[in-house]
Amino acid sequence: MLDVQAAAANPPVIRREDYRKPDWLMPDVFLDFALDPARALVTGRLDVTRNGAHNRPLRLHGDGLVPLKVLIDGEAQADAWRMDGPDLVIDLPGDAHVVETQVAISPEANSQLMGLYASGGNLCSQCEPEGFRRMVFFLDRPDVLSRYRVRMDADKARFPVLLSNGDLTGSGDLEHGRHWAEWTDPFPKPSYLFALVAANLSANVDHFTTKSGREVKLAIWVVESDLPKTGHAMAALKASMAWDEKVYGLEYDLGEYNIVAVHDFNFGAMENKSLNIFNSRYILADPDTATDIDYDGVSGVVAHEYFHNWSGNRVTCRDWFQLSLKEGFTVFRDQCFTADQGSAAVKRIEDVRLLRAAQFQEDAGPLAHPIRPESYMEVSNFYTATVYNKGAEVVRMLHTMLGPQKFRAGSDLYFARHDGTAATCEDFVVAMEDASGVDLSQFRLWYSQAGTPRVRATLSHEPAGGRALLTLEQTVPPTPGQPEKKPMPLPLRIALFGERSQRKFEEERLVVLDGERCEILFEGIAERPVLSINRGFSAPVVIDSDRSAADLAFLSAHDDDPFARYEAMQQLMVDTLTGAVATGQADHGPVIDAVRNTLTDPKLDASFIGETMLLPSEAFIGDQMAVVDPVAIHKAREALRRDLGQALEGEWRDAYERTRANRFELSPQAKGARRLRSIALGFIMASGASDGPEIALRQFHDADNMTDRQGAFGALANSMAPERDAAIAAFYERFRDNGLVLDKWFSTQAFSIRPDTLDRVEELSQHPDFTLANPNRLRSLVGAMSGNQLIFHDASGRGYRFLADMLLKVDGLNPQTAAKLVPPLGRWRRFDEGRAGLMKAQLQRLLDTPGLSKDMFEQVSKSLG
Ligand code: 0A1
Ligand code: ZN
Repeated sequence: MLDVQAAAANPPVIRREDYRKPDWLMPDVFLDFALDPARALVTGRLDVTRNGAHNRPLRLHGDGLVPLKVLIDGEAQADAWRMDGPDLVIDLPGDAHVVETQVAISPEANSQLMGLYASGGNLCSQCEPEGFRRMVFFLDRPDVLSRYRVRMDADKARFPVLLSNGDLTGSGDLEHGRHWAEWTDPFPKPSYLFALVAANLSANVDHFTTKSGREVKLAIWVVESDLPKTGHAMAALKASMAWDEKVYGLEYDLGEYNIVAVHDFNFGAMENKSLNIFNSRYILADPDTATDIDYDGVSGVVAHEYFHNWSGNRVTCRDWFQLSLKEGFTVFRDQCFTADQGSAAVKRIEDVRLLRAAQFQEDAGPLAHPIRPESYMEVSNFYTATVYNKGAEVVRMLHTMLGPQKFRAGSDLYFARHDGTAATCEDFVVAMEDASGVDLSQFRLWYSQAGTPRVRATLSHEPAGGRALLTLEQTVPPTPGQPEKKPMPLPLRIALFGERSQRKFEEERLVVLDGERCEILFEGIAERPVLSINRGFSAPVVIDSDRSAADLAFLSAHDDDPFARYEAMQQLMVDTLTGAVATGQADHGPVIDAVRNTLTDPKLDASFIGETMLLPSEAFIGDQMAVVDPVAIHKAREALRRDLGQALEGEWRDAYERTRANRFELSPQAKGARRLRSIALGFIMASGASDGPEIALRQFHDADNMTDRQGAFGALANSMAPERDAAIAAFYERFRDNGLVLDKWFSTQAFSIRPDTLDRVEELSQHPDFTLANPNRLRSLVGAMSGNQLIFHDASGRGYRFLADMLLKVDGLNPQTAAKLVPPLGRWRRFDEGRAGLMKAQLQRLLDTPGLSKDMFEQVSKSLG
């Protein structure tokens, strides 16, 4: 049996360079599941063939499995097989055999939510990355593709719905109230894309006709009372199917597409072939319970999983080091889809904000890794912002540098060449290169080098000759294991604006900075130019420039690239805040003027205004500083909020009134108005106006949708006014039976900036509705608290201790989810000695705990560094 403790103390390191093609292939498999929540019997019958000339045995992966039966070509040959740790090793004489094994597993005892598990009384599977081996002995690696026939039987009353991948090829009733179903998937796939569901659920059924005329039945399975909340997901699914046909020429390839929503899920959703399984938070939405952000989450994730049908399933990954091949590309695809459905500018701003919050921090810390990592202990730890979001930026840069036509030619070639196979990142780059004729040798550094490049931009102007000279210099910072870096190709969209004329000189240029330094000459620049650089965030880099507050205010008002306008305002705010923290002095005047300008600009839509008014987060401000001082940052930011609130009180009240809606709509305009309204409310509260809490409580009670309610609830949760307690009680009473909304109740309180937040968080961890077993609930309290800079970094170290206490408890239940919560402790190098010592002490405490999972061991040991 697997010795968990010994394995965890020294988990082996898996290296990309050690990849070897599989010794055995498995073209056809038959699986039989005799289902029961307490004890399911799983039989696998595998047609295996030797791959190449060798005499190595067949090694089937297992994880905690005990073989009840092993048959080779129908016979028990006890001396032909043995257990080697968790794996089953079989000596096979010939080149083709049929191997049959049987094991018993207990879905209801599976708290890791990997493999076959129970959620809300239903049974479902999660196999990516290595969950399949918790159900049956198998070649559980993504480069072994098989055709699956799957039979299952279960109690009919308890589990009326039986689903797997592909098409239903048989079903019927059995004795003792049981029934069976058989599913056959004609597309060869790796084990991580397998799925099985046995459930008591109802479906929202719809149809889609593909461009070549294929009729597809679409079904979203949820508990019956949730059916009214599935409309948005269904609309998103149909829109995604049409978009992939139009933009990539890619069609759906089966007669059915099923989506099942479950409440207990480690990640967002899973793209299993024709049977997606979703965290219910990315399916269920109605105005009363979902915010606009939740609605966007639903459509984005539905699209993401759908797009995987080609970028991930039809062409899959050779090994887990290639994860960004499917994830980076698919995130890029879902980002473009969302941009096309609504406001492209707002979508870009939101994506960049997320990249900076999650990925830039990762790239700057002890867990930094390239989008194609070189090694891992536990691959689950590499479902990161780097692999996903930086991976998407890398694909986006290819799109920018090649242009849409050549990029499309590259993706066509990639899908045509690699359909039905397991590919590598290199294959993707080669396809782009071959189709475009563009040499991408240096571009490959984006796959191998970690760290966020920095670009110093200096602009000089020579009025007499009408010339401007832009000097660009890049550096790529050292990261763990990569002390020296080569310069990367950075596509930078650049424009110059005349300060006096307020006009753009010539057309925007795309400059690819591919060395350490370059100079760009602009001619015909008669007046003082202002630099607009990295427009649209064309490269995922940090720009250092010496643009003055006046230049940034100018760009925030006059740049014709909406992202650049947003960026200029952010930079102005960041400069003001970091200056205030460093000197203790603040001049808020330029920010106030710039905000007034934007807020009252009749040409701008509300959603863009709302994005621009958001102050940079405390974490982001901290990222700009040598040593993070969370208290000083908080004070500086709150002072700016207060001054903005007071100086523009009339404008905020006006915006608040102007955005009042008569009835709920989901149009971009209506969403923008709601967004601006809650932001305005926040500033009215921050101004200290005596009627602030009252306005918020009124909005909270009168709201006919969750966005407005949550906006008011968030504002009240930060306040010391008695209205806060009333809102907390009312919210709980109304939504105590809705798990997804209750998550908001927990997280909003854990995000509060009130000084008693840690007490409240500790109290909430004892609340009867709090549970460590449900990942959403865990993240809503523990994840939220550790993202609350002021509270988590309380100088006493209480926040750190609370997180470590929770991690120790969760690790025994669900190591994958526990390990994801470690990174905030790993940021200790960025803090003062006192805090750093307290953070390290908690990491050390975790590391010293006997029986730590390998998931946690990897994250904690690397974080201690
Ligand atoms: N491939 C999925 C993400 C995912 C990864 C691992 C999981 O295991 C619990 C679940 C989902 C996606 O990109 O959506
Ligand atoms: Zn994905």
